[in-house]
Amino acid sequence: MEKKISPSLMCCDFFEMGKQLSAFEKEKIEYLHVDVMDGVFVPNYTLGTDFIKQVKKNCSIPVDIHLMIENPEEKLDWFCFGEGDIVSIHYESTNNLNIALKKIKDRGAKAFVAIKPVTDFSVFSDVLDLIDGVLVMTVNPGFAGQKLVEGSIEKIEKTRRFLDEKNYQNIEIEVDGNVSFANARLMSDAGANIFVAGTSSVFCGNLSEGIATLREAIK
Ligand code: S6P
Ligand code: MG
Repeated sequence: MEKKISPSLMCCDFFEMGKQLSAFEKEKIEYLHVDVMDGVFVPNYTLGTDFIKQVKKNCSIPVDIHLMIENPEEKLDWFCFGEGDIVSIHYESTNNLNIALKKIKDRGAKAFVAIKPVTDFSVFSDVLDLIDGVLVMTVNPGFAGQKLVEGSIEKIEKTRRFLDEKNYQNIEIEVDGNVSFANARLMSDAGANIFVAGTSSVFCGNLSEGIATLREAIK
């Protein structure tokens, strides 16, 4: 499966956002990861609806919206997304997973289910026909700059095997949290194909160099 990079915009230098987005376009970055938090599902606030609108207006790269909010099915209409974009909702955030996923797909976007480190990888077995990908959190959602949760690499491996055995080789695996250059290589070997790049990789020095090093690591 094609390997893709999705830089986490909460890690951007907000005063240099225009330049950083242009650099991502130049480097042919596949997605822009946008973390949305509601202070309830996770203990933090980050980016939101107007921010996404601005990004979509000013940049041609598809967005990869990671919703860390309660009952996302009631709030999807607030967000600007469409064909080619990814929207991830957390398994733990709703009792209406299938309704939320259908709403995303009806708008032409790719529907992903995100799972926290404590959540078993098999929980999405009932919605395999509705999803394009799974987002395996490799840190507890809420903050950038954390350390990889133990057992994450094995969890990615098990998730890939589970999907393949069920004949869903087309379902993508995105990884988010402490995707350092070294961890990215292990994650890629374990079967992940979309890599959220934060403070552990592309935002820890020169952007273009960081992207090149990450591309090499996930080859
Ligand atoms: C965390 C959020 C992530 C972070 C990313 C930062 O709740 O969902 O997308 O932005 O993990 O990357 P790093 O390399 O600082 O862990
Ligand atoms: Mg995220």
